[in-house]
Amino acid sequence: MAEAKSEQKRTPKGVAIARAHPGAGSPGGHVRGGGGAPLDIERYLSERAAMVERALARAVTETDAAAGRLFEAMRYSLLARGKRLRPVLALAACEGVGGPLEAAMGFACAIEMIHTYSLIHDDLPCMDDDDLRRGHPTNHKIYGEAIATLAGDALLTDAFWVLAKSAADLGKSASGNSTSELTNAPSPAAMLATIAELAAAAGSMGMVAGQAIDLLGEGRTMTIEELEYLHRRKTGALFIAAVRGGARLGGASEAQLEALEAYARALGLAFQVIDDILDVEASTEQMGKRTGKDLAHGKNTYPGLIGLDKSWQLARELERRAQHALDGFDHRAEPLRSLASFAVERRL
Ligand code: GRG
Repeated sequence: MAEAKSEQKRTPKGVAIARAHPGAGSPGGHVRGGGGAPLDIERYLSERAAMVERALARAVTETDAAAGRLFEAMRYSLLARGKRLRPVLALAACEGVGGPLEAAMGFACAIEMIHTYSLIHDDLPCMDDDDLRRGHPTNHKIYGEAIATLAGDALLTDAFWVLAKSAADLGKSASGNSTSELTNAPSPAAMLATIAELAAAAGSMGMVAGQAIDLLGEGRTMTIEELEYLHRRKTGALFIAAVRGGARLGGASEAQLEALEAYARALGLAFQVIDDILDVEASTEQMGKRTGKDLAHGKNTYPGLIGLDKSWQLARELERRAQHALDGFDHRAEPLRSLASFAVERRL
């Protein structure tokens, strides 16, 4: 898929913040940026997402013509319309602590590749059995189950290749052996810690465990605590890894990492509560994936367990917690503040 195409696609649907629920976030998605200038979050998200998409298109290319269909399948899902929330969060966290964007770009790509793998696998008939994702037929509907499974496997594995390679490239630029002007590249120790946290968040201590708990819990009503436990792993772990990783690569202190973890924990759960609400309130066309499925399949969801009104209250409380966690940060964290509002106010 051409880069220009994916940028164009983003514009019509955009990432506009609709304010259907009063009392949440800042009006019109505009917040105060550095020096008093308003930060246009819609534009910020769109520009950062386009940046990530260009880097992804460069990172995942056909390297073996004999396996051409595999690369086509990987790019089909990876470059389709997605919000790019996790990689944009990683970049915003890096900038939020004063780091250069280039320091976190490879990491941002890796996060989005892992997220895309999880979507491809989640859509398979043996999991959630979906036919629509990111506004297009799911990967296995186009490429078949075997290639779709392999496309997910390759995206997961290649994510760590992309990240490790970016570490090597950044190392070269720091030592003056490249044309890049980056002088404050992340240390090898920061890179290793980031890689370890990302692996833990994606694997059996994080997202995969969450998926297993979800599948094993089907057909039984969970308590609200069990539901939160499940989502902390299935969705939350990757959000935390994105924010902590981006910040660490940008040179964050331990205290900043702790505050940002609290931010990402609240934001990740808010994102999931809204995802459950949108499954009830939004249309398939709006979301680019089938809605109404949770209820039809008797899945454990926030609206199912506590009702829609309480779910909205919870989402807003979580947004408040996320904003509070950023109290000690300056204007450079404005994008992070706006992203927390976006996670709750989004309608896509
Ligand atoms: C199969 C290992 C494995 C894991 C699957 C995260 C996950 C676990 C499955 C995704 C399915 C799902 C509905 C998860 C809950 C919310 C969520 C993560 C939605 C998709 O993320 P968005 O809305 O999607 O950021 P886009 O397409 O915008 O990137």
